[in-house]
Amino acid sequence: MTVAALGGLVAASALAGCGDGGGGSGDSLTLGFSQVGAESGWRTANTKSIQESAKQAGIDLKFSDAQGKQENQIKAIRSFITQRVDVIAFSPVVESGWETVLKEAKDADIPVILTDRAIDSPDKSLYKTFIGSDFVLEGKKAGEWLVKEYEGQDDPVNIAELQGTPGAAPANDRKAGFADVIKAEPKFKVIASQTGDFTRTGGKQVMETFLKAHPDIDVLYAHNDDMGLGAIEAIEAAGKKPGTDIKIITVDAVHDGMQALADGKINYIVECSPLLGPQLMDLAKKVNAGEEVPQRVLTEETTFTQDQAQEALPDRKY
Ligand code: GYE
Repeated sequence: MTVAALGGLVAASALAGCGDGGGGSGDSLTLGFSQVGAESGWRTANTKSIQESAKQAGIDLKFSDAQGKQENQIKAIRSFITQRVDVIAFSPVVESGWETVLKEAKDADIPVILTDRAIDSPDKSLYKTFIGSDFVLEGKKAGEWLVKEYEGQDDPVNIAELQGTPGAAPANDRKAGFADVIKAEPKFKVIASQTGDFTRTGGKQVMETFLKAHPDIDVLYAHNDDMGLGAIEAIEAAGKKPGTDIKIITVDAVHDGMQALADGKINYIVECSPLLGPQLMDLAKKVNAGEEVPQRVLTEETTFTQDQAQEALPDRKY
């Protein structure tokens, strides 16, 4: 029997209500997940969400940490194919270069789910669905706050930008969305823009060099909280007041970022939810059962001002 035909049978039995939609390897569903690494508070919360919800859903999770390297993710996916897991999910560290390995998964009839970050391939048949945030929208929200904050002011506003990991979807998109909004007003000038690799140390080091080269930074836009938090250390060490001398906008809204926002050191945070686990497990069960799933599942998120952060902090889960 072909694997496709087998998939049909599984779907039929799931529809008839007998069986849990488990794939070729017995009753329980095996999910191979390749994580980016542990670069940020967001990532730690995301990993926890995935591990906890797999346990709750009774899914056998094979978790692999790529330590920020695409080659490690490709190796992990190949090993999931060899082990014949039922479903493969991964959070692609960068956008490009996935066609070959995803074609291998497709040829092996193992469905793939993209979580958190997208790939840039036009071939939508390489994966079943993509669950995650709209990063362009996040960048736009950051830009819109800035436009409002400086409304009615004509003086130039000098912006420094800390970009995420080069080639990563959230770095590309958060930069593009932000640029798209601020370009309407020529007073906004991005005078420095470099990667801090989504890490605290990266943010701190790059901000130190920014501050030396540009004594006149008005605003820092960091693509995530961790880089913003690292930059705050550099700003304070340079004798300036974060949140006042330099206004700071970040993305994520993890606990430490929200605390800095509540303390007045960050001015605005665009939320990006890392709690993708429950929805991912649900989608994994559905694709394993051969059910139709939407090509794109968007995460719902909001934004926070300093007052809103103070209110939200006590109930924040991550
Ligand atoms: O914003 C950042 C993390 O891909 C949405 O990756 C994720 C980003 C998140 O390192 O903190």
